[in-house]
Amino acid sequence: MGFRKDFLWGGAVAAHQLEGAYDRDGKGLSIMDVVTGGDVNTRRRITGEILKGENYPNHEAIDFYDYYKEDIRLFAEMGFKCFRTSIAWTRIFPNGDEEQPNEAGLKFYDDMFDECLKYGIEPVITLSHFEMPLHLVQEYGGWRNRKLIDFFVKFAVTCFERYKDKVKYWMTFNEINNQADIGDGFMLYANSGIIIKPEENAEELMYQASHYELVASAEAIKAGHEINPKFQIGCMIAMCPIYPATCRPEDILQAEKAMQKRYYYTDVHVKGEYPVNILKYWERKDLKIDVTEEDLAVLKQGCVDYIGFSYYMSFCTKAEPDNPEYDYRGEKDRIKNQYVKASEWGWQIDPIGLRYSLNWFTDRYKVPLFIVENGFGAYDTLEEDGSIHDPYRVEYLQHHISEMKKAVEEDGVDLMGYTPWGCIDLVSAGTGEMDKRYGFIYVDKHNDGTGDLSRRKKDSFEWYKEVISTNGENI
Ligand code: BGP
Repeated sequence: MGFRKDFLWGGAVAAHQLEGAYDRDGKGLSIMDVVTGGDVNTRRRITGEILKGENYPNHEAIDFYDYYKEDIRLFAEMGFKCFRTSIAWTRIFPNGDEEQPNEAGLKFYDDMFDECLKYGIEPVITLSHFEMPLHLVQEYGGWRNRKLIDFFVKFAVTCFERYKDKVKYWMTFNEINNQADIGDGFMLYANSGIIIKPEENAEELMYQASHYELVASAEAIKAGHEINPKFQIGCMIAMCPIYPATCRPEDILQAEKAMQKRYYYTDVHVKGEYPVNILKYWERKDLKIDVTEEDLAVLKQGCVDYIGFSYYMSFCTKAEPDNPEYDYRGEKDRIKNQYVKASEWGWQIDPIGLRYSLNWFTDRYKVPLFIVENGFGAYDTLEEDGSIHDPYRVEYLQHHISEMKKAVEEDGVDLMGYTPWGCIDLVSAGTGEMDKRYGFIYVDKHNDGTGDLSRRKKDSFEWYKEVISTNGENI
């Protein structure tokens, strides 16, 4: 009973949110290097270039580039079995379209993976985590362009070949489905490097970019399995189950339709084909998506080994009488769920939703699952004596781990591991803030860029260490 013996306890981060060193050792500019910081009420702003006097939080971030040995030592002290991060595409191919990779960038990850392996920590690697080369956006229009498939596959194959004996667990695109919520377009930029022009059909562009990414993912997976048959290559889905607000049949149907729009990606990744409802939707809406016969064959040949997913919250929706033909566009369709609380950023806290999600994936796909992000963004207070008391974070994680345990023990879910997000404080992807913190390790760095970058253990550090050492028995 309980979690697998080889359960992958660890933590998750992404290169652009913690490495800093944005222009060192030949690194090119990524799309996040030209996005400003924000604050609680403003999202990050895309400037497209580096403007004087602006604050670009990930240029330094928490300088993991220089601190990685110290940080990995702390992860090892917590007992991590794995560490999820991404490879910054722009360290390997600074512009994205070069013939030859950048050796200094490759070497950084070689050294960092060696440091993990020294402690028996398995690297779990995302190839694309909101950080594609800016040049591919300026020169090719980002993922609206089919040429990106070849550039991505070349990057993936370069990484697979170089690290084939160091990295076993991979994921292709982080939260690939987040862009389905077009909203203000920020996720479409983060995932696909696309800034929508007023005259463009955002939905058509989103489906097109997503399709090219799905084909690129499948091609990379196929190549990866040939390079090392032991590779475990997964997708990465942002899972926020969408509940109907009431049992009114219209609301139930609307929630189902919203789920179809947001999670068709999982069907393509796992089954290698589009669900009929999406194909029908394109036809009805007259969306012209470039999908070839070869693409469809590739999708079938590059299915994932597992589903990696993030889980932070659940959503809720209800039918709009004036809009019976439900057109799921994200934020504006979400309503507050009166049965759950929310974080200071309005993220609805719903541990049972995690068990629901684990069941939902298992019932549909029957492949192993890996929770590669989960966590509680909060303001922390550094006390006079240097301690940080974060019972709210422990409470959030306790409740989620407890539901995850029920999913394994009572529902039979095959769960590979759990890597809470931002195991060390880092730059928020959504707001660009430093003070929206997730870590077990506090980093002295603030929204305005001040701080001496020193690291301190929070109370949650010891708690998580105990969770890992008892394989989830003591939570
Ligand atoms: C996910 C992303 C991460 C991460 C996390 C927390 O969507 O994969 O990169 O940052 O959410 O979000 P935020 O940083 O906005 O609090």
